Amino acid sequence: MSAIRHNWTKEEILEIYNRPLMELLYQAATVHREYHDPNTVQVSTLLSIKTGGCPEDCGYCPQAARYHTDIEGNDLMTVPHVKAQALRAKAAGSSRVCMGAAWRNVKDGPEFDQVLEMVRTINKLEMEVCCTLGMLTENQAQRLAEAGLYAYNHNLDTSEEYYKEVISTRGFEDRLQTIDNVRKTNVTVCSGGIIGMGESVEDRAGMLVALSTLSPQPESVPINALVAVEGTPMANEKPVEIWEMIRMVATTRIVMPQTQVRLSAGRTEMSREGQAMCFFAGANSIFAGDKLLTTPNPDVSEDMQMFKMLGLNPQKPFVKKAQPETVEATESKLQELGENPKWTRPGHKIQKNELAKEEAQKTKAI
Ligand code: SAM
Ligand code: DTB
Ligand code: SF4
Repeated sequence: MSAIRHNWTKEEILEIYNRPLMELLYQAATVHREYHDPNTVQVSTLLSIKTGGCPEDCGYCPQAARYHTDIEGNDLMTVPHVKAQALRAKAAGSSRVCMGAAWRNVKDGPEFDQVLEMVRTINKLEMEVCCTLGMLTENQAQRLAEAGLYAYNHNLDTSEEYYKEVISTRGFEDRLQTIDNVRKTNVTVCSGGIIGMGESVEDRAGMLVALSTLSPQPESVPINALVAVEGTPMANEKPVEIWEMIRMVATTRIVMPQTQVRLSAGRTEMSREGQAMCFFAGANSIFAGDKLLTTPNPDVSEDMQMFKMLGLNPQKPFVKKAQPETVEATESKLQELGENPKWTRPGHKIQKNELAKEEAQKTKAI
């Protein structure tokens, strides 16, 4: 069995990424079979529980308030609404619900308490619950764990070097700190990134160094192709070629053999043949449902047809790790600490982000 290594170098990863494609595919598929059933794919459903109006300046994101995009913002969803959506996702064959909030970081108070109640509610439906809520303290991670959270998604997005070209309102080290806070609990870590933001192949390798040298490595790694949304600083980035996606998935599989590699945003632009090659290269998870957070995703029925055609089966919940217990709010042994951590705010100027912000201000003035 290939060993799990935590000392991958950028040079080694680049060498893997750039191998002749047939060699790369063969090796990735071999590693995949050592650690996973190649005919099983985990299915997650995304649910945007709080949409838009985010104070951050992430250059790829349609939910950043400072850019002018067409998305409809929403306040935090109610618990019954979330429960109804989770039941729909379960009926459609998903084993996991991933709830996303357009927040910079979690703040203690009634809204976080409401999220904790959503976690309890979905865990009781025998589904894996994932949240992606921005930066998190250790106490907040523990409270999510106590409510029954299965996974926390917090993407590194790109290499540490390129991160500075994408976001100025927080630092790469904050992301690592949040992942570390989650690691102190029983909650699994989901962390990956985006390709197609104008980064170099070296940056892609750099991101994989940062993820694979975490110990333990993340239990799941989403690989997103940028969804270039009108009004964001990255609106004009050229689409990711399927070959780049296949190489990225295969390399991720080789350097992180045990992780679930998720074929994430960008599937609407991929053919079935392209997706099949990604599954062959080691992808064993997808986001299903006709919407990601704010942008389109393939229809559930199309995905089910694809699964049938390829002989793929959806993974049952809790096969990789046992279901966490849910402690009711009234029985909780943890208190909110009301901390206000000093997350980094580098504040350097990113020209593309500044231009998109100016354009948005002009549009709003009209
Ligand atoms: N606000 C939280 C945060 O940033 O951690 C959670 C939600 S945020 C939308 C979750 C992830 O979605 C981001 O880290 C990014 O990787 C991905 N994402 C956002 N916009 C995207 C886009 N246009 N294309 C591809 N992935 C995107
Ligand atoms: C992840 O890596 N991709 C998902 C999930 N984690 C939260 C989000 C993709 C968002 C794509 C753009 C949108 O729909 O707003
Ligand atoms: Fe906000 Fe997250 Fe979007 Fe960044 S990626 S603007 S933090 S919702």
